Amino acid sequence: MIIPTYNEAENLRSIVGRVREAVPGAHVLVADDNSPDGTGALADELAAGDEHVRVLHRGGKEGLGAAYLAGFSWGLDHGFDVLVEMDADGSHQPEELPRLLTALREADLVLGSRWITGGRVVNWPKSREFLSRGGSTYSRLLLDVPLRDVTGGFRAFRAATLRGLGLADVESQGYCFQVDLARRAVRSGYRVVEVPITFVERALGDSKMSRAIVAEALWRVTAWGVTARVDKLLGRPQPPARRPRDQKTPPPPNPDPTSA
Ligand SMILES: Nc1nc2c(ncn2[C@@H]2O[C@H](COP(=O)(O)OP(=O)(O)OP(=O)(O)O)[C@@H](O)[C@H]2O)c(=O)[nH]1
Ligand SMILES: [Mg+2]
Repeated sequence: MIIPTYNEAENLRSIVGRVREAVPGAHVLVADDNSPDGTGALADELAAGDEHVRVLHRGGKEGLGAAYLAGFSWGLDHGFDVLVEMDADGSHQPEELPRLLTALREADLVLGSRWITGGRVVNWPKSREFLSRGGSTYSRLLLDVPLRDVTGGFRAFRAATLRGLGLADVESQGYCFQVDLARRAVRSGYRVVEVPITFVERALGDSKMSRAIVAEALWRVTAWGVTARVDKLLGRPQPPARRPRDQKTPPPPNPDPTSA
């Protein structure tokens, strides 16, 4: 479980405790960008009392994408079969994790989804819902990804999936990091499955959402979509699917989700 943090001191203890309770076998990696509010020190304190909790201290705020890439790299290097993305602010409920992990038995990537039947958001202003739904719809149509929640950040990956996504050239930093990974997974022929979740707006701490993050998502998604269409028009070869859909898939690497 990789939990990126920037100024989440008010939320971290609770979220780590809930994860440990919901999936006792899981290991937690807190990826902190030197939060000025002392989140890193609190994470160290939690790690000192629990060998299932580790901390990745990073130099400074570099965005969600960079923190996840560092976390993935750490997790893959340490031999984990399943790697999960989750926010620290309580929006992603650890109690829903077992459902995501169960779905991963028949998938290569599982997305916690707010915008499929059964999914919902709690305490979000209409403006925020409009932005999120709009971002997913725009990405789905422009990038040809058959997914309803493309920007969400509650996801379970098989290690093999992450290894196949070509993470070395990911440049996205904010929300579009999630769009980028989803698009790469679909393009590479992985089985991407959406599972409904209830997303709860943060009660404590400040959002890191900014105009710059929305602008980055808009221009990158537009650029990916336009480039793909121009390439198609000019008959340029599309990026090869690493594992075509018709190929038989290997058995799940982690039949016991609690050992993730
Ligand atoms: N390490 C690291 N974590 C970050 C950074 N930016 C955001 N995060 C974390 O990523 C998660 C998602 O960020 P949020 O601020 O909750 O973004 P959001 O969910 O879109 O915004 P809200 O709905 O207002 O909470 C949280 O756990 C943040 O602490 C960053 O630059 N570095
Ligand atoms: Mg949040």
